[in-house]
Amino acid sequence: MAMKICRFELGGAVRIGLVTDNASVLDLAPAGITALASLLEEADPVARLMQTAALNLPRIPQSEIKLLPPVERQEIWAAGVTYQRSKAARMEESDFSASAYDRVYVAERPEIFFKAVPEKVVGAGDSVGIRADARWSVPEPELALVMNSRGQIVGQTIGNDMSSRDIEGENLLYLPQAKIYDRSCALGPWITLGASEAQAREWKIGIEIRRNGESVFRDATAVSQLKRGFEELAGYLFRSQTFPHGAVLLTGTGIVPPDTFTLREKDEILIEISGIGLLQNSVIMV
Ligand code: DO4
Ligand code: MG
Repeated sequence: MAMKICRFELGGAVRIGLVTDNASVLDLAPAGITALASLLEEADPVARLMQTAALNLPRIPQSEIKLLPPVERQEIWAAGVTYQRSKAARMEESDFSASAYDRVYVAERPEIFFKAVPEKVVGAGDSVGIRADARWSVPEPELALVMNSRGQIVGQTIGNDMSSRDIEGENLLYLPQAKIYDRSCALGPWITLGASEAQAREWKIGIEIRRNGESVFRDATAVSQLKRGFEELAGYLFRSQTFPHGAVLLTGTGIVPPDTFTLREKDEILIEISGIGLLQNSVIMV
């Protein structure tokens, strides 16, 4: 059975919540669940949550809380060129680096890059950033795997791997600047626990970008189009590397807006993954 857990702020305190419907969350603090990482380290977090849900916990309307990104001290990493669409778009945007994308798509070792420390991540309802020195900025709607310190995939959330395509396209060595800056990653609105890879591969990923209230871009893909397996990606991330607090791994984008499109300040980005929920963010210049 799948369960959804969130981090939220209430009266200045950070809490962990169980999302039972679209209107409210159960505050898990009275049941002793006060940190995501320690819950995700448990042998069976879903069983623990099912026992906890039977208790008489405070139910708080979502309108009274501020959702926070579902990360504490986890590092955020991202896989790239894992969908055909991403490979094609990147080969077009670059000249001398085109073969790197072509090769990594079929190589045994996937592309995995460092994406963000938690301080650079925003949650649902907050603003993602576009770089002031970029001309061509896009969102990348991605399924994100949530792992504990043992490298076990314990849940999934929605990720937005914000990218500056002109900087990335100019030279592959500029990738960290195209990908890592203030507010360059959004995660949320919460984590779905207890869904198998087979179930998650049934999910659809949709995105809509609104400008002045009008839809200016809309597209969708399916997790089934992801070329790499979840365990394959997580396994590479944890090779020769430890994550004492766990880690989050975005799995790559299967949606790329047309080359004429760039984000602008005040745009609204809505990313929906069917088994998780809706991640909505506005855009500001950073
Ligand atoms: O290699 C560049 C980044 C690829 C990426 O972020 C993606 O495919 O999602
Ligand atoms: Mg990406």
